[in-house]
Amino acid sequence: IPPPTDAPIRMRSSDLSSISKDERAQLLKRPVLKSDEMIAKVKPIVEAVRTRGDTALLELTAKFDKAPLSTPILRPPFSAQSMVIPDDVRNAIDIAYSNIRKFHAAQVDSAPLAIETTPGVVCSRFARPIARVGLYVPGGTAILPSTALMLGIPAQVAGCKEIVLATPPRPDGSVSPEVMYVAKLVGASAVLKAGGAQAVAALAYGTETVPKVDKIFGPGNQWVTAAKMLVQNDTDALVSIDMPAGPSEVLVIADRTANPAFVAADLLSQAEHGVDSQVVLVAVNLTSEHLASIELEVDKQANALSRVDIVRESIRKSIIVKASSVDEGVQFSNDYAPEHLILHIEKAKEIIPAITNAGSVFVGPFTPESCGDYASGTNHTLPTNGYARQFSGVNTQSFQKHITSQEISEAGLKELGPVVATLADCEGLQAHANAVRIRLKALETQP
Ligand code: HSO
Ligand code: ZN
Repeated sequence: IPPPTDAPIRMRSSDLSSISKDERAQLLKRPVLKSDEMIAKVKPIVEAVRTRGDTALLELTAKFDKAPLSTPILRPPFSAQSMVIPDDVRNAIDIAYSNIRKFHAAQVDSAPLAIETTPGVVCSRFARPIARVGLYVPGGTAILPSTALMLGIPAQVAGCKEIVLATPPRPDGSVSPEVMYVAKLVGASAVLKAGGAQAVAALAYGTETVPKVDKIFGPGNQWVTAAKMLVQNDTDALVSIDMPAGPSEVLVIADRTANPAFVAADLLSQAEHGVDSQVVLVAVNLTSEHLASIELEVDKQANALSRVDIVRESIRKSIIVKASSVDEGVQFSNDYAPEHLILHIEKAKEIIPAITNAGSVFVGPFTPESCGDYASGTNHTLPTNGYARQFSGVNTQSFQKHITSQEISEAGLKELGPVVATLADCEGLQAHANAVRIRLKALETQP
């Protein structure tokens, strides 16, 4: 973070009606992630934990987190003393838990699907929980019990057996009591006191004390992200990840009905996450006075924040894009594919059918992103970096997988068998054809 200055905290502006195609393409870009470089850096860390297990894990935790530990793992029941939090915070966590649980329990795929594709041929599909999951809850500049809720609740309602919640310990070796309380609520089977690439490696390969998991979830810094990508590609680890993660983002579409203070507050709420946070304001037909009052609010509110130094950096890299219609603004947003999209426009709900790419949408002037970050019920682990084009945010299905099955009757095989035999002949796979013909023959000779 560069040293503070007195210069106003301002975003850069562009006008969609006057920029070239290349300039527009530039606005849609995110900062380049140097993933190759990071993967090279995390490789030795991941290797150390893979080959030397707990010894390496504890060495790395002493080095990076300054926490000397005798064991990296905590198992329930967690001590009451590790979960001492103020009553109002516990209440707030309980309410958030209940809302997030309601929304995620409704997503459990519990009803098998069965379809008779041909008389006597029944195909079905049913879901099963992923048995062992690792949930990474970042430490660093903010404690994030909300992320523990967002990952732990879907794992719990999906029925995952082993839920390992990993988070970097504080220098005294403890984990924040808020995160410990959430670990208890979501039924975590272990808390791994480790962070960074070393935590990801421990989850992917397991150690003497850390259970190996099948899928690793959660946001993290570049080290965590690179380690997730590395272990995902190692067939020995046999582990998958939720999605590629990048710095968080919000895009606000505002029109002449927008409240400048609300818009500024929403932009800043994402900007305070980190210096690489991306915030975009799409201003639809705003007068220059209206836009100026938003910019004034950004500067004024930013300067009153405890994280003003972070915000100064992220706002400096952020953009205001002027659009001349809601359609043009939505088109830009769809091309950008933001993690969070706030519709601070008239009849916001009517615009939803036009939205094709976004992680999560916040509709109307009284729906701040913060509500989705913490407590309304939706998940806050969402695709960034434009990956909202092809990824969904974390949801209950992320913790389930589907198995298909089929059962064919004699009549069904008589009907379908010849089709299969013909296709097998066409591919030159005689044994496949035989598996059908041998049965059809047996059916012919049956009394
Ligand atoms: N907005 C973040 C999630 C979060 N916000 C956690 C507050 N705490 C995801 O982009
Ligand atoms: Zn947030």
